[in-house]
Amino acid sequence: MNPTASELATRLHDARLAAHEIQRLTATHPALSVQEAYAVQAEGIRLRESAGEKVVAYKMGLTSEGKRRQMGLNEAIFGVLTDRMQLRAGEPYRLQGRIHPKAEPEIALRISRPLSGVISADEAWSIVDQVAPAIEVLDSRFIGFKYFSLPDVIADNASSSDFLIGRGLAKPSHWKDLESWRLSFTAPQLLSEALGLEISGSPIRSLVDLSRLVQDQGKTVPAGSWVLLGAATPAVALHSGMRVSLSLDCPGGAGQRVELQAL
Ligand code: OOG
Ligand code: MG
Repeated sequence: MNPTASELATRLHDARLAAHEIQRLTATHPALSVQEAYAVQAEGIRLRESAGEKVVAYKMGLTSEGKRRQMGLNEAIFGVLTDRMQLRAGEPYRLQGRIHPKAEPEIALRISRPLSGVISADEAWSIVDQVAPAIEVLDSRFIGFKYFSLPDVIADNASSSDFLIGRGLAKPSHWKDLESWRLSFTAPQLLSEALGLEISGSPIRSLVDLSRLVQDQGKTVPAGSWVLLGAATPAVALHSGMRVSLSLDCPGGAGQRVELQAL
C-alpha cells in the first residue's frame, strides 16, 4: 500500500472512530486524483476488515440531480458497505458517536451473480433478485459536511456511515417499471417525494455504472450483495427523536415501508 493512501485512510478512520470532523484531504494533498482516492477508500475498508467487519453491500452516490446540486458535485461514485454499518429494522438508531449524520431515501437491489465490467441494462436486470426500500445515513468526516471535491468524498467512502434495508418487494417484469416507483420520505411531515427515474435517469443505470466503476478499480461486487442505487432526493439532517420513514410504492401494486427512529 502506498504510504500516502495509508496515511490518509488512517486519518479518516481515526476521525470516524473519534466522531471528530477533519479538514478535507485536498487541503494537504491538492493533487489527490480520483484513482488515488479510490485507493484511500480501499485502504479504509481494509482497516475495517482487519477490525472484523465484512463487506455486505455496495452503494452508488451522486446519481440524482437533487444530490448533485446539494453537494455541488457532478459525477457518480461508489462506496463499500460493511455488516457493522447495517441497521436492523425496529432498532433505535443512536446518533451518539456520529458527527453530523444525514438520512436519505434509496432503492436497494440484491444481485444473484457477481457484478463487474461493461454490461447492458437488460444484463444488469437479469441478475437482480430483490428490490427493497432503504434509508442511508451519511456522515461525512469533513468539517461542516460540505465544500469537498470528488476525490475527498470518494476517499471518505462516499460519506457512508450506516444503512437500513427494508423487506424486499417482488421484482417488476421489466427494469423500466422501476422508473415509475414512488419514493415518499417523511419525518412524519413530507420531506421529499420522487419517482425512481430521479435515480440515474433510470435506477438500473446505477447498477450498470457500478459494474463499470468497480471494474476500473479491479473489483467485483460478489453475488448476494445488496446495492444502494443513490438517493433520489437530498439528504436531511438527523436529530434525536426524529422518526424518518420511506415508502416505496409501485403504481397500482404493493408498497413497502422502512423506518428509522433516531435517538
Ligand atoms: C456523498 C454520498 C452520496 C448518494 O446517495 O448520493 C450518496 C454525499 O452526499 O456526501 O450516498
Ligand atoms: Mg446514498
